[in-house]
Amino acid sequence: MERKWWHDKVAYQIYPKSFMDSNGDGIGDLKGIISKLDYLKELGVDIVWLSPIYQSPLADEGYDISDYYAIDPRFGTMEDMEELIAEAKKRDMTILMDLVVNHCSDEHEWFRKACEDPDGKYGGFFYLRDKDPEGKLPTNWRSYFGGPCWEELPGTDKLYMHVFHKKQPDLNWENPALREEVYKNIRWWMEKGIGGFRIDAIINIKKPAVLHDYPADRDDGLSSVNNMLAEAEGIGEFLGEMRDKAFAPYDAFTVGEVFNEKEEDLPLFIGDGGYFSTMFDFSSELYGRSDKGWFDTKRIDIDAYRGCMFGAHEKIGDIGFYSTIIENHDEPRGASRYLTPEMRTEAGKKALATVYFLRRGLPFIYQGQEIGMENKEIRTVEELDDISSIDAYQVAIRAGISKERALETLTFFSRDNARTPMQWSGAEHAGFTAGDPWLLENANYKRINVEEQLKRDDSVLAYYKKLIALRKDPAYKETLVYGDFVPVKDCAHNVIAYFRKTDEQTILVAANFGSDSIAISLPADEKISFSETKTLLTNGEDARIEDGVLRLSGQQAAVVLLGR
Ligand code: TEU
Ligand code: CA
Repeated sequence: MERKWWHDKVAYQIYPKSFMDSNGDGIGDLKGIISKLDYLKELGVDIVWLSPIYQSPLADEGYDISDYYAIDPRFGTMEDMEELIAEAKKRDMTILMDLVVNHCSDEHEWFRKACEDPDGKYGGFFYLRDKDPEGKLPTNWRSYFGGPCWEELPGTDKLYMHVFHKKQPDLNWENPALREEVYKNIRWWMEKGIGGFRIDAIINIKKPAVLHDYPADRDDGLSSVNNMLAEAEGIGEFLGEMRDKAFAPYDAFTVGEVFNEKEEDLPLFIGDGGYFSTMFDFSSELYGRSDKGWFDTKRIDIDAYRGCMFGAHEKIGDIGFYSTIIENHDEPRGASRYLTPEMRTEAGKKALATVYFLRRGLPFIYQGQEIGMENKEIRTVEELDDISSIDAYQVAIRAGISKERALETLTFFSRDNARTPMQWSGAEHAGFTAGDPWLLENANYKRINVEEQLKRDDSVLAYYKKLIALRKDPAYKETLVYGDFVPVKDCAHNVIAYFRKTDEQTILVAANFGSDSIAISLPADEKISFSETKTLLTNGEDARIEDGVLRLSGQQAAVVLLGR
């Protein structure tokens, strides 16, 4: 595998609307982000991905863009953006924009012009079909956010396709003129000095050659978009062209949000010279999903998480570098998803951080993860902002689930969990805003916040700093960044353990999520000796290895350098 500048870096995702509000309007903004760059630098972050800040009606919180060349005034101005890029650069950090080009907003000029003249140039930018006199839709696909994928094109006798919300019309990638517009925009942003892009929902850009129905999978008569994705072929032509015309000339760093890829496509996506630099490993986010809806999702536990993690490494091998996460703006908080209430202590959160962070791959930290932010309790459907949560609630109710259980599902899965304001301090509204926050903060901010954790050497935040420093330590970097990922296959219940190995060095990463202490027998290897070991990092006492047996106390994680 070819080595790249970003392999030994650490990335951080900012959800701008909820990160830091500089002017008291309750909405996070670019000036707020600039004011926190030193905090991120201190933490050890190199790459900062901003969820969308382009001009947008915010129907899907910015993932519905009405002008790809403008900053939404709620987030600031283009001057603020230029300042952010420059200030990041000064600190040796780089900014990633979010590339949302499967769809735009129905308030984008292209869409307005398509409504005015569906047969003209901009009609060709979208998927338009004539309305059927009997009202039959062109396909029975169910959009990700509920309801059919087709909607009336205002003022016309046509319909347009949207696989997400109706305010997110799909762009027609079959049209070379549309593709050129996308590449032009990418180059324009690269010229501004950003480092690259996180690429949104990209697998959806390729539709099957003939659009048709699939067997209904719920009693709404509709079928999941996944069926059409499975049939669609040839996405590589678009992605290869985008790489060659837009990313490669700038050596842009790109991370794909790729679900539903075909396994044989992995080398093409992120192998040497692939379409993207890297893509997220979503195996544990996809775990337990049900066609029926969120309410039917099987919840993950530590043993299942270990299975996902080991499976992903087996799949990727030495092909490329995954990006690793435990949460993002679409997912529950990692501490709430993977840890049971008993495990959800500072020790448990540090253990979780240890095992995901030292995998082979580029670690991303989602804002607030570094202090162990948790899901919030959702008491009523009215308090929800997220459009997909509102749909998930209705789906559950229609399936005959009780209100209580439906709300409990949302408390677990709602995207709002990740979108509550960043908890900077114990001051009102968690120090996020001097006004009223657009989404209410988590009630636990007095207990969990940055200010408090900065004061303590044993905080989750302090531990993240140590983890980052360890991964960058010249003495261990070669192993922790490039070393093989060798799973300890027969891990006990609630234990995750693996080795990172090069010819010269072996490092053991192990965590016991259970509350009782445990003895882990390590597989013998002629190259390593368990007699001379050194604990590089732990959330507890130094880890003891005797006769090839590692002892960890309850909720203890340890990173141990093994002798030779
Ligand atoms: O997410 C893609 C997405 O929402 C998922 O529906 C995904 O396709 C599915 O889980 C695969 O099974 C991105 C953004 O991260 C999200 O915030 C946006 O709402 C969405 O795209 C639309 O832009
Ligand atoms: Ca603001």
